[in-house]
Amino acid sequence: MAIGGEHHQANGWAKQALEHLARDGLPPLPENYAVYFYYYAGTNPNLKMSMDLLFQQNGSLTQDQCKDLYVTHLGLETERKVLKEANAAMEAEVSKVMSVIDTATSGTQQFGKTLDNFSGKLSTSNSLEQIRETVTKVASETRVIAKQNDRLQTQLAQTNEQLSEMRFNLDAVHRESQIDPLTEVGNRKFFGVELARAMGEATDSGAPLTLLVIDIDHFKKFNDSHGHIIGDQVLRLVARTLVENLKGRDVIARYGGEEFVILLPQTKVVDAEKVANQLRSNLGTKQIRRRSTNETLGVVTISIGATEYCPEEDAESFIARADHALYQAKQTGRNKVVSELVSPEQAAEIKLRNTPT
Ligand code: GH3
Ligand code: MG
Ligand code: MG
Repeated sequence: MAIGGEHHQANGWAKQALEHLARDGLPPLPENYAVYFYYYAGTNPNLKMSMDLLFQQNGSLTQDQCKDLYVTHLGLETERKVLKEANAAMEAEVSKVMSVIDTATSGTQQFGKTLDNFSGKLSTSNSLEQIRETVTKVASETRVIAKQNDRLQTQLAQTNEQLSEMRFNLDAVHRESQIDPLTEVGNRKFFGVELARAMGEATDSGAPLTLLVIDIDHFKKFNDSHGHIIGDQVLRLVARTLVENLKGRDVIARYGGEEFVILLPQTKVVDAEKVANQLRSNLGTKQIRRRSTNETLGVVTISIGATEYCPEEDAESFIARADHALYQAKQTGRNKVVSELVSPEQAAEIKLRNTPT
């Protein structure tokens, strides 16, 4: 749905934003579009007020001002929504203009050709000299119009190019918003999306799906003894180790501070236990070193809770069961894998809850 309701209205704002952006000489970054788009949409009174003030003072915005406005008024949270809608409206506007110009150009070219032809025929006739002159003039004027249209079309093609660049930037923003910058695996948001997809697939196909919840053992102590910088290095090492030992369709994410989650589609919990133990023993072979001094700091261990998805259960209870298994692993000595199966009572309850009445 377009912001503020009707689509053609959003397209109007997009057009105005596009023109104004060009007038102010700003590059077609998604953020810039969003700021101008919302200025015309008027849905953000504070943004509009700030911009009006700047326009009054300087006539236009600088890139820095535009960026500041974006951060202050449109911010991270609304980022994706804002950019997507601004982009869609902008694209619709441009393709509309493109098609109008297309029609106009081919129409004008055709017109020019017809007139050329006409004047060629007429030139043989002296008595029609005046008419011939008029027609020649019209034909040359038509060519001027066609040239102008050509220019317009080139401009629009450029705009189109800028838009695809913008779409690329938009995709990058989207991707970045789902990646944990420290470990470069997916973040919790990414996991949410993947979990929903995997649960749907498992429910539809009846194939097993196992979730592993992984937590570093005594990590607080490690941080306290060696410092956060080394702690961060360990987080990256753990993430890398997990990634190295997974297959293509498996999903990994950093769920929180020192906790990772892994989804293993088409994998039963007994097989997932083997994978989990492999991850654990693989990590156990990696010595942690302080890079500056090459001092050996030992190894870190992880505890893992595993559970299999019960078709049609919700994400909350699926994760809670894996968490509970992890808790058992911690309680019974750490550096181990504990799996928990859905109890028959739980399974019956889930089934009952999802049976249409
Ligand atoms: P347990 O074996 O029971 O899991 O003990 P623990 O010390 O690992 O668990 P606890 O929850 O008590 O502490 C987690 C610690 O993880 C707290 C904090 O020092 C560390 N931690 C969380 N996020 C980060 C991070 O991004 N970087 C670093 N360096 N440390 C982190
Ligand atoms: Mg923890
Ligand atoms: Mg821990």
